[in-house]
Amino acid sequence: MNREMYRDLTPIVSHKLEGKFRESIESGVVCKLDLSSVAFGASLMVNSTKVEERRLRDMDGFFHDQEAYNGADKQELVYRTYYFNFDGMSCAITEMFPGSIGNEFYLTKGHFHEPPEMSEIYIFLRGHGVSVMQNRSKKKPVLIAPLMQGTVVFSPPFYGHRTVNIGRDVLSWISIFNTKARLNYEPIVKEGFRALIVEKDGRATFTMNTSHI
Ligand code: S6P
Ligand code: ZN
Repeated sequence: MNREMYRDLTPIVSHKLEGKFRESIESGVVCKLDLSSVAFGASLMVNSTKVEERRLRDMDGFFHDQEAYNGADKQELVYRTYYFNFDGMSCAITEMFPGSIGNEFYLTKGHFHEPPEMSEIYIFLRGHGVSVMQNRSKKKPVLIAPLMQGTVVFSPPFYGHRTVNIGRDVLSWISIFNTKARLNYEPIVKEGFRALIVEKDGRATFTMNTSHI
């Protein structure tokens, strides 16, 4: 087990969540790059094929605490994604702002790919977060990986993925996937994710989603 993978996150996560991180590191879906000498160009963003913004008003039904959601300012920007479509491969850069709805940290909607066997690679550029990945088959355990600068996450075939910002700053990442992959949000709208990333006693932790079908 490589403790370096979540050392930066240790002060802000619970022991319970650290246990989950250990499992995802051991299963090989996550590794770490040294990005300290890499400069990412803003010019890439200017040349994007499409920019998609998600404000709270676009995320009805995605947070666990509907009452807290109803009371929140719907204009609030949660994240913004710049998409780049190349021949065969696509990539996207997402910037996600810090915040929470009730005790649940800001999150991406999350989706499965269609066809479902199309996997994805994520490279984290800055911030502190958690990746939640779940297989279509409910028998496989949910994967919960630690995210910080230099983390590389492999979201395996048949896994839906969601990213959560547990830090106080912007969390940003690049994702690389097959251009033909369609993003399917329907199972998430219907069933949600099996694990929720929430704040408890000043730290991020996870709790199983009792309303997951
Ligand atoms: C696409 C990839 C990311 C997400 C982005 C926004 O396959 O997983 O680029 O599109 O992080 O998340 P979401 O769940 O709103 O599409
Ligand atoms: Zn995806």
